[in-house]
Amino acid sequence: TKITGVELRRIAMPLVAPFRTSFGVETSRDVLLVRVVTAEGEGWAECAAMSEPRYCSEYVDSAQEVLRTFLIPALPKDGMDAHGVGRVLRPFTGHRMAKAALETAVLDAQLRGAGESFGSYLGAARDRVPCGVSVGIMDSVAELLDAVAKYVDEGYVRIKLKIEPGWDVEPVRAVRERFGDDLLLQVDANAAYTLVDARQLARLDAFDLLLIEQPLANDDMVQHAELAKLLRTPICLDESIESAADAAAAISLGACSVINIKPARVGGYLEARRIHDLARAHGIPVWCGGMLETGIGRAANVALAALPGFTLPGDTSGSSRYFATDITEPFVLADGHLDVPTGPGLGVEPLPDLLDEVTSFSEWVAL
Ligand code: OSB
Ligand code: MG
Repeated sequence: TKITGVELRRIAMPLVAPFRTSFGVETSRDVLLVRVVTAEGEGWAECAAMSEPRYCSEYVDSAQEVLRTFLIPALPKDGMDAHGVGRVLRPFTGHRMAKAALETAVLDAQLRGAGESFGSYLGAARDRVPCGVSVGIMDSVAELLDAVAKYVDEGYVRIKLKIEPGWDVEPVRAVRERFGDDLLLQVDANAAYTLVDARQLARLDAFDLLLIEQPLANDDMVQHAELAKLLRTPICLDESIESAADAAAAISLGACSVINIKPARVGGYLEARRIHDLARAHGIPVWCGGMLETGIGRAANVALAALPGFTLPGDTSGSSRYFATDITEPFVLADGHLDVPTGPGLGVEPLPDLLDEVTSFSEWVAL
């Protein structure tokens, strides 16, 4: 795939409702889109970085800057496949979300050229995936119960509640009591606790949760292993896992018994698949996380979530959970599932008129 240049495009996507986590509130998604142009066609990807460095150290401006200044200029002029992108970017440390976006756009161009879908390329084992939804922290338990009721009515097969100190046992108990023991329920702390809070977190054991996601700080791998001994609820890591090497370390330490795989966080879909393969070999269930993506990022996530080791429902929600109008044909839940796109590459593309309407900035980086 011979690349002539890359377009970096910023779009503003208002969320249908504010999304509050232990690290901040999101009301609008500031998204960086990457469009790789080759001699034969083009490829798209969405960078998952958020507007501020809170979830992780990357943010949208940092991703755009490192892509423009270092990552795109490192691509060989005579072309490479998606595996080659990882190879040439390896000398640059960190910046995994920026790297993931570039690799994914090259992979999309490559697969479109070959007429193969992401799902087929990655090894999808089914043609649709069951969907969960991530529910933010709210001002009151009553408001939370209304939000969860709406999602359950829409067919979501699993509910994830965001928690933080002061918003944990009470909302979890209320949701469990209202929706019953059969509801698949889990929580996500986004690193808001420390090992000192172990006794409070153990109170969640009473509610038969599927898992507790990232209770402790990103770099607290050893403490997570300690915490795992004190809880009955399985620990799932999100922020702590930035590579297959991290996943291997976490598994051998006993820091987690489930892994949230977000391709952006680990540098792309190829590394995401390595983590899937590793976890599967160890009998560790994985599920596909999300970063409030538009249809571009969602398409690839849904394809990944169809791999055989993804045995838990992911945060792969329908477009309407996030946006009034998505930039692609919307992803719509049917019977609690999303279909894996079957067209070449991502199988979806931005609709030009919708894209232009939300674009705030665009630059062309020639190779
Ligand atoms: O921790 O999983 C997380 C969104 C942004 C950043 C981090 C997280 C999330 C979510 C929402 O939980 C997942 C989604 O619906 O895309
Ligand atoms: Mg998380």
